[in-house]
Amino acid sequence: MAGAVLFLPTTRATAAPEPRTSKLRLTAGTRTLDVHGKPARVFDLVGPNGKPGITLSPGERFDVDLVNQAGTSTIVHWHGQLPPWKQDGFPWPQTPPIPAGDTRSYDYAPIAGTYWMHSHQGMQEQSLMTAPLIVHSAEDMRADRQEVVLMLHDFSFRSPDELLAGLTTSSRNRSAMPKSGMDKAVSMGSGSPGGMNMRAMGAMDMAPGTAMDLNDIDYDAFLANDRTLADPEVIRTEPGGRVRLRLVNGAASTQFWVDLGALSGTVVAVDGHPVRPVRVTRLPLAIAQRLDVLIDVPGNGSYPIFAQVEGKQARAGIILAASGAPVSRLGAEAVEIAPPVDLSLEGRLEATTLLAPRAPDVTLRMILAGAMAPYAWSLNGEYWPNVTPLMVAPGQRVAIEMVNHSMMAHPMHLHGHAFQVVAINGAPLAGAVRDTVLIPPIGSVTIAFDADNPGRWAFHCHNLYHMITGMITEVRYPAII
Ligand SMILES: [Cu+2]
Repeated sequence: MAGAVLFLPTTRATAAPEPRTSKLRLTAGTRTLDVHGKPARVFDLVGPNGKPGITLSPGERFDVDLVNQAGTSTIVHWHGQLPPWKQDGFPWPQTPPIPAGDTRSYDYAPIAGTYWMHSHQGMQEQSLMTAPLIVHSAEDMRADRQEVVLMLHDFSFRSPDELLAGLTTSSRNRSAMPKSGMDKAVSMGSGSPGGMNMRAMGAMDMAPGTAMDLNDIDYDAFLANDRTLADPEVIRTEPGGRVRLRLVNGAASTQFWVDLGALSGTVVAVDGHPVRPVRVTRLPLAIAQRLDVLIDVPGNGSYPIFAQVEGKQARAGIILAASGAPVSRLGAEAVEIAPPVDLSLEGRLEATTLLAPRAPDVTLRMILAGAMAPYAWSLNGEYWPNVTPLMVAPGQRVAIEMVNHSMMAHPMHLHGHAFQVVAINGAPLAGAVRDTVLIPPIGSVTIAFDADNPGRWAFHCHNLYHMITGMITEVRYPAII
């Protein structure tokens, strides 16, 4: 297959270390979650060990039976993984959702890193049908670091249908009803959204007509590993305090700033793919993105790790604490409102395994557009499912320039491929290899990938309410369809 195995050959699984006699069982079901002392019925995805999601050993295949006990049809997407397209978990006509009570089997060679899984059926993702998908590499095992997974969610007691109806039926009146904080009135830099950083944001003047939209939904809670800061998860660190923090933004419509507080860390991978180490204390995490951060926790103390919602004081978090260290209560709100999540980190990232040097065979341009009133979002002026597929040919190097004409940031995700970020606002860079990239308002990002996984692939904004109102298209390889 032309162009195959260009990405990360060192971490691509090649052989199972031990033959497994039975497939791993993953069950889509329901559970009752306690939020602010009130019960909430949500979905879950429980793996063979009774815990959320699946963790694979180095070289192990993703050999899974997905059992649907959710009481409704569902289909689960293995976000960022590169399976054959019919195993990707998107509801194409050829791969319809799994009826309630049925089982579907999957078997492919996964790529190592921090991934996640979520329903791609309707708006089940908002009701927490999400879970981590962690694939260990041999290097992970040698490093022998304590693994901590931190998965973020936004939560509402209202149903996703009610939340969507609130957006689509009242959006014409929204300008007369400003929300709190910076939600509806964030000033933007005039020249380079991609170059914004937190200090610059605070110093910006409000320019008329450049108000940026954040946080379409007013959520009831933000969760870190299913818990609010009223009762956060406390993870006891092992002696030596060497931690690999695997952050997953599993929220449907919320972007976060991760704040390591008194700790500092080193980003070593984004969306599962290694990058040259970058030292950080506060870092942006767009919807659906992941970050791997190495942290050496000093002494015998306890250290909160916060995830603060952009444009708000609200936050979620966990606590890393040495054995026996006292843990103090944490406020559910930060002192200051967080600025919009931006590309300040993206511009500093460089993949350790770059795309092979090669000029694009085809460059596609995609216009991201839409507004809060009326509430609808489009790609190249089209609304899913009435879209024209982006046709590519097997073996091509494909570049896609995504230009955002709207006042909202869009975390764009391409299924079935890892792409490299090769330009921000027209400025070339040898950026990260990843699967989800944020396109800030009035900004542009160019990605490049090799067409080495033929089939039908969804390409969409990962803000659930943007996607559900139209912001999704298809990348298709015509040769095999
Ligand atoms: Cu969007």
